[in-house]
Amino acid sequence: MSNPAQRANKLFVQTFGTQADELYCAPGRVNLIGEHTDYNDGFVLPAAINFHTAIVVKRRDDLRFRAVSDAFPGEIEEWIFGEEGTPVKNHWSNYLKGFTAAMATSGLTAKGLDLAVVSNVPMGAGLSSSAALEIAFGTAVNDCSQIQLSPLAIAQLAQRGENQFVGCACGIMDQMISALGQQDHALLIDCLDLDSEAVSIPDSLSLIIINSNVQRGLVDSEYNLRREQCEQAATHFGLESLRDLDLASLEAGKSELTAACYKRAKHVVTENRRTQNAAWALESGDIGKVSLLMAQSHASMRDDFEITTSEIDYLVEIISEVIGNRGGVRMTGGGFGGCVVALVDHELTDSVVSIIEQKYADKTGLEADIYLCSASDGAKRIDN
Ligand code: GAF
Repeated sequence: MSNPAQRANKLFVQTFGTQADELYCAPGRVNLIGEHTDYNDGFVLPAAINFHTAIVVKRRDDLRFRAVSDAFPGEIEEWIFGEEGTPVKNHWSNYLKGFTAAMATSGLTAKGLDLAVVSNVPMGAGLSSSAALEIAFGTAVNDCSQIQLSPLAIAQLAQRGENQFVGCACGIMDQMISALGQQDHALLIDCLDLDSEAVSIPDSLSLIIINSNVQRGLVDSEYNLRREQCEQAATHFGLESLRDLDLASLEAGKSELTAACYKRAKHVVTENRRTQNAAWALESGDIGKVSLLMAQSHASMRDDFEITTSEIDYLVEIISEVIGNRGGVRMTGGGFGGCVVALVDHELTDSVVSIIEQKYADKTGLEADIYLCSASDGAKRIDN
C-alpha cells in the first residue's frame, strides 16, 4: 500500500465512509537550470519528476469542499467555494483554498468536492510539493466541474492563489511544469510569454536528486527580498523586468546600484543566457557544455544571488570532482537548503552515490537522501 493513489483511496474511505469516484495526480519538479529567473520574465528549464501528489475525489451537489491529507491526520478542512476566509499561517489547505479563491476572483465557479490527498513528493525540500498539491487539486476541480481550462490556465490560477492567498510571491515555473511536464523531457519555458518547448533529456544521462536535508530557514522572507532587489534593479534601468537588461548596460550602471542589487541583477542576466544555451546543449547532446553551464549557474547562485548553503556547496563540490565534464551538478530550486540536481552519464551514477555516502555525513553531520529520478508527464486524471 505504498503508492499514493492506493493510500489516497484508503484514506478517502476511512474519512468519508464511501468510495471516491476519480483520481488525479500531479508531479513535483526539479529545475535543471534557470533559477530565480521566472519572476524576472526570463527562462527556466525544469522537468516534472516521478514523485507525485494523488488526490481522489467525489463530486458534491453543493459548493462545499471537504479535504483530508494523510500528512496531517485527523483534520478535515471545510470551506465553501468563494468563501475561503483568511489563510491560517503555514496550513496545507491554503494551497487548495488559494486555488478556489483565485477561481472566484476570476469570475469562475466550481462545484464542491470531498477529497483525500496523499503525496510522495518530499515536503520542504525545494521539489515543489506545494505546486504538485495545487495542480492536482486544480486539475480535479477543472475536470469535475467541466470548466475546460487549459493546463496553462490551471497553472496561472494556482500561481495567483499562491501569490494572493498563501502570500508567497513565487513565479510561474513550478505550477507550469507540474501541469505541462513531458516524460523524458525538460521544458524550456519563456516566462514572459509563457511559451514552452520540450527539450529531450538524452537516454545516456541519469537524473539524480540529492536532498541535503538542510532545514530551510527564512525561505519566504529571503525569497521575497531577492524579488524586491531584482525589481529595484529593473526599475533603476527603466525596465519592466530584468529580462530586457544586457550585461553591458548593467556594468555601465553598476556604481548607481547597491552592491546587492547589482549582484542579483548580474545573476539573472547571466542565468537567462545560460538557460537558453543549456537547452540547446542538452538537445544536441553536448554534455560538456551542459556541465560547464550548470557549474557556472551554481557559482552564480552562490556568489551573486547568495542563496546556497555551505552543505549544498560541499555536495556540488564533491559530485563535480567525480563527474568532471561527463555531467552537470548544481543546487536546484529556491535555495537556502533543499536539493542538488545532477545530470550524469549512467556509468557515473554509482560513483556519485558512493562519494556522497563516504563524505557528506562526516563533513556536515547530516544524512543526504538520494533519489534516482526520471522526467515524467504533467498532471492528469488516472483511471481509478
Ligand atoms: C521557487 C518558486 F516557487 C519558483 O517560482 C522559482 O522562483 C524558484 O523558487 C526559483 O527558481 O520554487
